[in-house]
Amino acid sequence: MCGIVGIVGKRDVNTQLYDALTILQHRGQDAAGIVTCQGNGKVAQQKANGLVRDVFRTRHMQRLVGNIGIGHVRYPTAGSSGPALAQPFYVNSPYGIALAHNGNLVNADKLSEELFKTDLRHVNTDSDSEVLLNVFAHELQQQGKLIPAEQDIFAAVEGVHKRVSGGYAVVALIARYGIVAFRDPNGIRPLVYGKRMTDKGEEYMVASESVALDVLGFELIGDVAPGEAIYITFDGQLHRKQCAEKTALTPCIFEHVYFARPDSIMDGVSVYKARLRQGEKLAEQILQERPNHDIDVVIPIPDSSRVAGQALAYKIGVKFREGLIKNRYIGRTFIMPGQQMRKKSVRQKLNPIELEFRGKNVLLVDDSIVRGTTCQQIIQMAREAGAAKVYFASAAPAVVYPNVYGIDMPTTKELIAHGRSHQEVCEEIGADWLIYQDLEDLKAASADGGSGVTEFDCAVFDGEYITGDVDKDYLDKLEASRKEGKVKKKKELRAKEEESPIGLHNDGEDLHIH
Ligand code: PIN
Repeated sequence: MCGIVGIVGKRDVNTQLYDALTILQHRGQDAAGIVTCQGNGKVAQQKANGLVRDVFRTRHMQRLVGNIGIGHVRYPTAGSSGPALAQPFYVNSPYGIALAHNGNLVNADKLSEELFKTDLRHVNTDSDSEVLLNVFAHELQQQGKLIPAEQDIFAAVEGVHKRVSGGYAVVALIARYGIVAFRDPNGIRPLVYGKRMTDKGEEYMVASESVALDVLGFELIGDVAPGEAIYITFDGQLHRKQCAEKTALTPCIFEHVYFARPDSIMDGVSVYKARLRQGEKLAEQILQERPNHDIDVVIPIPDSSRVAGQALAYKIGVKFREGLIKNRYIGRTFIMPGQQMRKKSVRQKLNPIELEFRGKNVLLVDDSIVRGTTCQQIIQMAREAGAAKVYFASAAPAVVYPNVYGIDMPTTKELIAHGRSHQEVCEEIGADWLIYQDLEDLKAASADGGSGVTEFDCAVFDGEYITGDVDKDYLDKLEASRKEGKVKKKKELRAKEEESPIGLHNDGEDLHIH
């Protein structure tokens, strides 16, 4: 998962891109980058591993001049966290193009081969985003124009849609000329755009989530439609075109489960309201399954399940209490040379208020159960805090399949619900009762609101991959590369640990509650 942003402004956009990336930081904490461009075509870039606040210094900001720019925050995925993979990526031909991508391509291997053998282009990393950039660059080059007009840009995006398969929301900067943004024909990954009037004229912004527009004072115009491209020229002319032959709107339902910020609106759906409805649906199911339930208190696992938890509690007529307090500053721990990486411990991040647990039948609510390791520890914590019974509700159904469209998930075998029955998962996490959201209820909750969205990409729950080309072979390869990535990452950490003279700041990846 990643966050992307692009701004066409009337003055330098560097500080606004920085602010936007900070707002989108929840979408990725592994690396950040900004590329800007001036009217004379001069491109500046700064990208590195780390949080937005750590990647950009004043000296970088002073270099990042120009009225147009794009930015990216990257989510750590197993095996792909080196600084060389920080985005935006850049190619110098044609025109000089920088591109930032949120999503994952499922035919990147085939495209890489085509780029090498047919398009005579070199891709230097394992990143599918670099592949995507080169496909776009090739398609644009094919238009053969010294100065690209909007129809050339759109023709290039059409070419991309024809060749590329997967989930992709993209923002690209074309040096001298403007910014282009487009979304895959199924609208799997989110992308919105908006405008703002200034004393010097209209400014435009595209971003993964509307919250970035809100905070920067841009008015939301709407979502980039599946398959659509928008092109905003350097001087602020906005052009739009549908560039895919066949489109459908099937956004990733996981955005509504926990990725997106609740104050965002995606495809016309308020994420906050979707989560409230998720809680209500869960409540209905609880009342149906156990009309005489003995739940004394509903406690959310902060932060993502608060909204659903509150609505759930209200509907079943039970108290809602913040019984688990999260340390907001747990970013890093010290590992001394020679010391083993400490086991992921939820205890360092969450502390129970014992009074809320002691002697009570507690219903813990989380947004989802993935590996089950965190919830196992939290259930244990609730028992140690004196709970009489610990029930567990997941606002999403059981996660049983890998995600291939841009959400970093553990390998299939690591998913606790994979190959286990409901009862077995309940026993494994140590709960007295487990309730999962029903998939149809989750869809209804996330589609409601008269938005027009009726279908979603729900592959992690039902194994139906919307692009239709994800076969066993692809899934096996993905599995192998995720395993390999994990081993590589562990080795890298060990090497760093040994090298470090005074100790290593572990950026909390092992503590990331995920
Ligand atoms: C929390 C996101 N959410 C918390 C991710 C835990 C599953 N986990 C999925 C719960 S937040 S477990 O948005 O990052 O705050 O199944 O692995 O135990």
